[in-house]
Amino acid sequence: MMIVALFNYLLSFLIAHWNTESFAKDDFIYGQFPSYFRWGIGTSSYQIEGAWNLDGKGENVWDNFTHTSPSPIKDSSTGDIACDSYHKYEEDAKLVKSIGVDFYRFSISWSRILPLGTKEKVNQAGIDYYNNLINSLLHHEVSPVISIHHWDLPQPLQDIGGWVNEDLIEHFGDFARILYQNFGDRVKQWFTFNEAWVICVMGYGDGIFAPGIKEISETPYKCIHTILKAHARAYRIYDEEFKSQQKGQVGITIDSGWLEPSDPNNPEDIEASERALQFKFGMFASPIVFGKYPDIVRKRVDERSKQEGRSTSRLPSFDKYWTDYIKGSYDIIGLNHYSSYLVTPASSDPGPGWYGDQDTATSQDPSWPETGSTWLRPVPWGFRKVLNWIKNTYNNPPLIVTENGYSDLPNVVLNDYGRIEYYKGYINNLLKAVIVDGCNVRGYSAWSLMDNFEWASGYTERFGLHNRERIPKESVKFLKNVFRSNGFRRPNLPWDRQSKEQCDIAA
Ligand code: GBH
Repeated sequence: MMIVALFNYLLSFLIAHWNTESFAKDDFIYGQFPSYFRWGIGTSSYQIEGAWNLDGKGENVWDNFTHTSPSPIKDSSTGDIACDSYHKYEEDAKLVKSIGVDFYRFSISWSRILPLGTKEKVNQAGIDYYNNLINSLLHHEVSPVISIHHWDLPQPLQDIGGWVNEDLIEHFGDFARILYQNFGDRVKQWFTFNEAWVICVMGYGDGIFAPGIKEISETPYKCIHTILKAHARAYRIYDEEFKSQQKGQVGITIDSGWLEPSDPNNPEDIEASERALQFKFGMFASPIVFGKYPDIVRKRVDERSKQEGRSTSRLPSFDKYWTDYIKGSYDIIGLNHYSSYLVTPASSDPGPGWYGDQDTATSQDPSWPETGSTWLRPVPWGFRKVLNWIKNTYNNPPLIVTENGYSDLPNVVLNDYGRIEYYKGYINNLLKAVIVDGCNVRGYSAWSLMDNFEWASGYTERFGLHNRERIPKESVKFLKNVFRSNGFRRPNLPWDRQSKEQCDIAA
């Protein structure tokens, strides 16, 4: 036993160093991803489809939100037309193909399939649309990967309370079942929710995203609680009714930046960073992996609720049934990651709610480069750190990076060199995480196929590899090369050591 373990250890050490020699945190390394690794590109229904009221589609919360006046959207725009992908899905499939990816991650507009949100009325034109899209992708040998829900809840379900109403658990389950029934013969990878944190905190707490509710103290926790149950419901339905036939996987996409201690030698900052990660990623990962909210979240919200004179905690609990039902409800976890933040304990308490309960303050280092989004600064090494934190905290679960991307500075059109720099640094750190650190990452999906409706920012922030006219930006060539090489291939002549500049070109 000992000898085998020792041998394995030496072998893994050798493999790691064979590929990488030794390098500093910001160094570029050569190397390829394992042969099972899969590359993709993503979009979401409301952000690209348009056709908001055509062919029987019902209204959803983003239709409703963008149509309120005064407009809550930065440029007063809407997704009424967006990239018109409802009519241009064949062009989309061709673009996806042209990048040379293995998969396309897109989401399903719930109200296009179920105009009222419930299973009583199925819109055949909606089923047809996604069948056509899936078949075009398969024609180009691209696998469809589906997000079941990316924020566009049918308005009739919002009218009964949205994600604070536990009836939505069954409605979501019904919706998921209809998708498995109609598309599951060809779709093998499902993600139930995209970034439920955004729905619940920004939609039901800050109110800057649909449905625009500003109730920070308790409502986001209720929303998270319902969504976790709905996620598990959709997971179990697949597991019990479809998996043995369709042989696919179901997961959930969770978003998190890397939350670095402001002063990495200060124990208070280290603790604050861990708290912030637990309140963000742990809020979703801990229930599905361990069957409960993170201990630190439980403790803090319970204590503060008591201090506020409440008889029950603002953070709900799962009973025995739901604990067992949620625990283990994933085949794979999706991670959306864009940037990093510096964390320190808060200097003042903003009061009850997701922000105040964690006692943290976040900021970004002004020396990190700017992008077209105030919240996004490239910090490539942070990607490797968050991947390692997930590995260590959840026993190295199978992971897919479902989103990672960069928004252009305002003056940039097609010469998006900042994006190339971003992807080079981030994918290189992903490579380190996989081949040096042993993080169990199975695939990576860039965000996004094209510039699209960027939620409350309208069309003012652009994450696309193509613009909205579907013209490729420079970064397409770069990513295509990385995807085709399955990483960063060492230049042909092994004795020809490369300078930094040559690395840039080779990559
Ligand atoms: C993802 O969210 C989404 O899944 C995707 O739809 C979106 O297009 C993409 O990111 C790019 O943004 O304006 O300061 O209030 C990423 C997480 C959460 C990051 C909301 C931006 C707004 C910060 N996003 N956040 S702020």
